[in-house]
Amino acid sequence: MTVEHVLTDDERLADLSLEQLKQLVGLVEYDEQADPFPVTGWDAIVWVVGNATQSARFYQLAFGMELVAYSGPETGNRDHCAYVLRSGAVRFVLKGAVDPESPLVAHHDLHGDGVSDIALEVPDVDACVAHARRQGARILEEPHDVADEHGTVRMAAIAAYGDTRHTLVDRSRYHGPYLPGYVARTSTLPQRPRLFQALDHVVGNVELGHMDEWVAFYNRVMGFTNMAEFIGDDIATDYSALMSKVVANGNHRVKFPLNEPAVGKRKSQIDEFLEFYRGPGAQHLALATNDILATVDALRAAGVEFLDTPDSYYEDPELRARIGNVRVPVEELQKRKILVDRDEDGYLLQIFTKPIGDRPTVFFEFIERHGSLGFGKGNFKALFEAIEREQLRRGNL
Ligand code: TYF
Ligand code: FE
Repeated sequence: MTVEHVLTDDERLADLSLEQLKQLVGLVEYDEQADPFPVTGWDAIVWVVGNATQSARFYQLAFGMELVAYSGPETGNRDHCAYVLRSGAVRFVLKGAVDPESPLVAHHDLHGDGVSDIALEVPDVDACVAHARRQGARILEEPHDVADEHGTVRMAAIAAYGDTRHTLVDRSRYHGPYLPGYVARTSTLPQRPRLFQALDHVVGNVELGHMDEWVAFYNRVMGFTNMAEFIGDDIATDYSALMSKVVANGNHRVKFPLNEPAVGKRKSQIDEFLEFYRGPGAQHLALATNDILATVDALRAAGVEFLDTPDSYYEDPELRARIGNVRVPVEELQKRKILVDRDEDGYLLQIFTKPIGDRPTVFFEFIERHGSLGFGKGNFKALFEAIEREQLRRGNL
């Protein structure tokens, strides 16, 4: 039996349709009844940052995100400030310590700005945790209710790679702005156009020799299946300096590419991440947009820096032949350094920012899908060369 597709509350709130979601992130139908660990979609990406108040302004002013909720000293939270931001169906929560004794201090001290929690929406928290326990997962928080005047949220948390966790959230009986402890808060800044609508994938970097372990974790514990795209030994040693496999939940809303460094001639970009993040962690978040040209123009105007793509990339006759016609002339992509890839299902446009913080760790990808369900395999060479140029500039190659 195939379960009917339904929009999540966050998607409905963002006025997205199923057709748009299929195009944006490659949503598929699947049998949820046969899934031992059903995941509906993303709940939130929780960041630990050095200064949440200023980061919240960056994501509003540069990324066009909308402030929807807040927790901090004014609301009785003496430990930290937390800002909840939205763009389409995407939710970011930015946390920064106020109390010097806050556990966030140690996290930030070790990792710098980064993703601490990839929270997922699940219909049955208890069933997921029971399955995860049977499969040997480390349970960080047992299922429990948190409640306030807006209702009740059921949640639990399991450990993923490094210090990263997956909080599992069932907010079907909750109508507040985020979670108990948060108050609704809107921005005093002028409203900006929405630059992205959905989260497409989050990539994890793990240590050498551990990629298959984490693929097996997502297979066994969370019922995720492997997607076709991978970077193996063969390509790795030539230029990419990494190996990669992709796992996805049943409906493909949640996709996790997992990278490990490859032993090459030079220091892998993954080694650079692991060194500066002090261990495994979330490397990049891919944000889906339906107009990557406008998105990139707005981001650049706000000072966001992207990886460079040489003109030779666009002038390569092999690339021209392979990609055929896309929705704009190639010159429009070239002007903005947007990459393009085509496979048997369609094409995609993508671009990568430089690392967004002080450390050469987490960065963003913006992606516009037109049928392709891949990750831009045809661009890996150009992309990794661009990353290596940055590594060299930082003295880490
Ligand atoms: O998510 C992906 O697989 C693509 C390609 O360091 C990629 O975006 C892989 C590794 C990496 C940067 C991009
Ligand atoms: Fe990606």
